[in-house]
Amino acid sequence: MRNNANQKSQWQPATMTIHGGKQPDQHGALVAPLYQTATFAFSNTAEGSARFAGEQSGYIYSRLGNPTTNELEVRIAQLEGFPAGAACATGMGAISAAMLAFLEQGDHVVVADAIYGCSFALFSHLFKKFGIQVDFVDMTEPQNVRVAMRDSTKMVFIETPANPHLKIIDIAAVATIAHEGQARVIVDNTFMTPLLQQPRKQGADIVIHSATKFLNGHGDVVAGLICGGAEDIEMIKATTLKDMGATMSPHDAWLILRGLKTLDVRMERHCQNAVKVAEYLVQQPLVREVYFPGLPDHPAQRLMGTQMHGSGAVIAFELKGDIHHARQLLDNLNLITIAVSLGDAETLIQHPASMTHSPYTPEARARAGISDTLIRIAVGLEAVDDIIADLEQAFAQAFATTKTEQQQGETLTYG
Ligand code: LCS
Repeated sequence: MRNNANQKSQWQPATMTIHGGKQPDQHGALVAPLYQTATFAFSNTAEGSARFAGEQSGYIYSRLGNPTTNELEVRIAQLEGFPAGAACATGMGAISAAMLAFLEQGDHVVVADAIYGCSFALFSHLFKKFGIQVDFVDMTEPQNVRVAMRDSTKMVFIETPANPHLKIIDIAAVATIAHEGQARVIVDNTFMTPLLQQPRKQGADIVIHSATKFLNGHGDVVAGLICGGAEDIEMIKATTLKDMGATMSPHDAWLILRGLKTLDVRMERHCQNAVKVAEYLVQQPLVREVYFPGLPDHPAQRLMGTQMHGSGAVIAFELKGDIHHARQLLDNLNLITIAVSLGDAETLIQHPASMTHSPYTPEARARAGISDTLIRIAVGLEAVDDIIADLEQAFAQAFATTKTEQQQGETLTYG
């Protein structure tokens, strides 16, 4: 094999997305083979028992490890700058496996108040059911984390930029406070990918991804990834992953390895398209507010060039009017698809209050600022003029309908 370890450490991230973790292949296959197998044969009983006892390396059973998923684990760990990685069935599988491996009854966790809806459900319902205390705090003000910390605080969970409206958290500031209290910092880096943000540099102990999104990029897989120190990943693999079992299928790992190869060019195009869509939305009269890290007045700008190296491609915007207008706008789209998820080639649009963030209680939704007129668009890779033209015609139709209703005497309030 011509690639050696020294070369690898000097490679740029774009090169790493293609070559990271590559294993030599006996036939010289360019593309990683797919080991679509549940189990691995032992040549004799001594070999089998030695592998179970950890006295001999080698694969045993695909829930415990598989060469294809292993290649992906090494590649994502290299990209995030961590020693080790673990592949999971879904992003939620990654979050629950990474956290429950270190938590027990009576422990306390501090969580950012605006996060993906199912993460909220996990922390607010399931964790509580098992006696793990959770406080949700607005981490845009890091001092709130200090106030929430207790002697029993074992983990601090950050999502930045946050789903759905791109709140930004200063990872380094929160990590300093968490580490003073001996708590592990776990960052959900799904919206940025390691090409735009490497939370380890800001002090994260563990990074997780929904690999369903940009990392795979083609909308054909649900998967999750965890990166961390060797001991932490070993602990996760040996406990929550092995015994609760939310591990990744080798076929999904193979698809993500394929998707990752184009991550750099895809992110460039995603970000360029998103900036143009955000600029369009800012000047659209029916839009009250646009939340997008790439806009000059967004709080993300303070961390651009240090924590963040790009805007990402998720935009949230607040419509004038009410939920009826939000529905009208989405229902009038032709090219843009009404669907949850993000990071795909296709531009996807959704209504967080009734879709991704419906697991929130109405009070928690109000506290997190997820209103009925908030819309989230995950900008894809299409020609941006086509995306904007579709939005334009949908706004025009929603506006036309509004006028008709006004003529019919309905009271509509446009601020
Ligand atoms: N973390 C973030 C930031 C997410 O946005 C999601 C899913 C997850 C974790 C969970 O990943 P999964 O288990 O789905 O692979 N976010 C979704 C969204 O915004 N729309 O649909 C799913």
